[in-house]
Amino acid sequence: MTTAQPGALAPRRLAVIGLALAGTLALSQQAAAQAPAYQITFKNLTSDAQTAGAATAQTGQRLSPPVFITHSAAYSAYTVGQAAPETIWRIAEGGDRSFLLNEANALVGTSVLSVAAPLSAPLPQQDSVTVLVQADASHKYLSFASMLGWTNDGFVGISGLDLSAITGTTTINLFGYDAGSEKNSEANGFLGALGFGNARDPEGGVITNHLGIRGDANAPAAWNWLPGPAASLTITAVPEPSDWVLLLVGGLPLLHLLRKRAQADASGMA
Ligand SMILES: [Ca+2]
Repeated sequence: MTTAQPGALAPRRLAVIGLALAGTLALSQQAAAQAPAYQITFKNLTSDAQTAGAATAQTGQRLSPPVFITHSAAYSAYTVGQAAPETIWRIAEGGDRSFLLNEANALVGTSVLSVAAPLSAPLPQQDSVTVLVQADASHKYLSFASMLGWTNDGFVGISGLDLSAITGTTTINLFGYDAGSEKNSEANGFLGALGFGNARDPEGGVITNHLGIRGDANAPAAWNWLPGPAASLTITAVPEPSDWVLLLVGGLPLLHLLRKRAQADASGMA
C-alpha cells in the first residue's frame, strides 16, 4: 500500500498526465504546422483626424477594396523593381480589382488555391476588415493588393509571403508602393478622389517605395501617411476543425484527472 502526500499526485497519475500533455502539445504543434486556413485582418493605419477647411477636411488615405490570393510558387502577383502588371496598376491607379480578380479566379485549381475579395467600398482610415483564406503545402504563398485611394498610383501589397512560416499570430506593417505607371502629379484631373476625373499620365517606371503626398499640388499634405506605415496585416494560423477535436480528445484525460484530484483534495482523501 502506497500513500500519497497531500498536494502530490501518485506516480501513475503523473505519467498519464504527462502522456496527455505530450499528446496535446504534439497535436498542437502538428495543427499549427499544417494550418490550412489563415485569418487575416487588414487595417488602415493612416490618420482619421479631421482638419479645418474643405480641401483638407480629410486626412490619411482611404484604401480600395483588397484582393487576397493564396497560391503556389508558379504564380507571382508583382515584383518590386519591375514594371507593374496591368492587374496591379489597375488597382494602384483607380482601385479597379477586376483585372486581378479575373486572373486569379481563372487560375483556381492550378496555381491558385483561394481568392478573397472583401468590401464593396474603400476601407476608411483606422478601420479594418478580416478575411479567412485557405492554404496547403503546395499553395502556401499569400499575395494581396489595395490602392492608396488618394494617390496617383500608390498601393499597399504583399507578393508571395510564405504563410507556412507563421505558426501563431504575426503582424506585418505595410509601407506604400508607387506602381511606377502614372506620374505623381497630385493634380485635380488625375485623382478621382478630388472629383475632377482620373486621367493617366504614363510614368513608364517600376514598382518602388512610395515617397508620400508632397502637398504642393491639389492633393493636400494632410493626405500623406509617411513616415509611418499605411496599413498592416495581422495573420493568424487557424488549425483545422478536426485538429481541434483531436486536441480536445487529448486534453480530456488530463481534465478528468485534474477534476478527480480537486475532488480528492476537497474531501481530504488524497
Ligand atoms: Ca507614380
